[in-house]
Amino acid sequence: MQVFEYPERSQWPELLQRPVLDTTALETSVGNILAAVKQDGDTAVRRYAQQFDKVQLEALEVTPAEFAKATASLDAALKKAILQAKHNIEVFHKAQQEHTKVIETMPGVQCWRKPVAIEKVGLYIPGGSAPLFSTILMLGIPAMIAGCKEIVLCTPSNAAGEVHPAVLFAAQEVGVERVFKIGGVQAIGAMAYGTESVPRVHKIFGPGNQYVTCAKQLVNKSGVAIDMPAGPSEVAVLADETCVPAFVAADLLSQAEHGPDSQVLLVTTAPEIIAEVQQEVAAQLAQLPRQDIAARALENSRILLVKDTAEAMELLNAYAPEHLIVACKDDIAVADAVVNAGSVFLGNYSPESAGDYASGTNHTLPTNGYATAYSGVSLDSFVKKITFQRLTQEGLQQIGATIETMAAAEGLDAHKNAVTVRLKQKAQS
Ligand code: HSO
Ligand code: ZN
Repeated sequence: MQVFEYPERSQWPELLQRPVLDTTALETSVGNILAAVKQDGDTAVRRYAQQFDKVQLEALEVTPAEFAKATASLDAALKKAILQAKHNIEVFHKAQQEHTKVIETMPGVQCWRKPVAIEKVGLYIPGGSAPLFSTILMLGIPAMIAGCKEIVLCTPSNAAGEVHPAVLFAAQEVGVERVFKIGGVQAIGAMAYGTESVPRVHKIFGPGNQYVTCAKQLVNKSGVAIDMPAGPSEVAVLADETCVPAFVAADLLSQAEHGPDSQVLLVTTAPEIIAEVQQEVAAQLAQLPRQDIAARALENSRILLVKDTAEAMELLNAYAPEHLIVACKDDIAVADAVVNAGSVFLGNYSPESAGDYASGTNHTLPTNGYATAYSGVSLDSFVKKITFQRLTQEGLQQIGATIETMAAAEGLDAHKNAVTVRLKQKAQS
């Protein structure tokens, strides 16, 4: 990781740049696959599974027997861990439930907002080098709590047509019954348009490679909602002289191992920790099975030495990291200064891995600077808030003149009349 000591403010934008993710070059090929799935449904899905994943799929949907086999084959300690994580994620997301409050803005004018679940949602779980079954908990649990009626999950199978047992166990425990062995762009197309086997959904969630991200953006243009613009994972660590360099190094590597395009940033006020963190990074990296991936991510990564915590927070708010770890003595006070971040981890004993897996918070978070304006996935992501109102005759009398005056001023007489006809009726009766 390259070190920058006391950079000038004018250098910040360049130092805080992310690896560029430009999906426009992919749009034609991704668009063609989506169009084929829209037109030929399951036939196209099977064709692409053969072409890209080298798998000849018979039934696309996972059967009850396959779920049972997965449960039987999965290690007991892993099952227990998944259930513990599920419990915590459930507790945290259930506490996000809102109760409808009826508000009387004027006598006889009542307004309220009711959360109503999105009826049909689709979850995408990538396969590849590390099947992220933890993401099923992060998406499936809030979907169930919200009360989504139809929850569909797509994930690629291996060449033998099998889905990873931990994926099936997590889906089953969360209550996601419809799992399809479909990966990549064709999965996004199947959920967006529907096929003979896969139901069409209203919103698609989940991470994916640049092809999947591009497919989500394209179907979003044609009216299917998506969770958020997704980019490579990132973490920023703010550390002072009270940090433990071995912990800081471990946290940086935990995000670096996600992918070669991941980015990690260390911002510190303590020059004396830099060499130690670097030694720890080198030593721990050498032990990692995914060291090639992590080493490439470290090439995009930086260490920034700044003069004090206030400057560090200004810089970090400008970066708007997906994850921010605060390894400082006044971590709680520093937390007050956070304006832009997806999820924040405070103190020396809150590794990002806690939030990635099991503490209860969601790990689907805004990347690529979107934390300036977006929140991570939560119960709200699976819910629409519908407003209702009921005015009594007296209520309309109270507010009527206000509406009539405003409508007239906008030149919208039909709007005005909708009030006037009602007020006149009162006058006659
Ligand atoms: N850090 C990832 C989530 C994850 N980590 C899943 C491990 N498994 C999201 O940024
Ligand atoms: Zn992670």
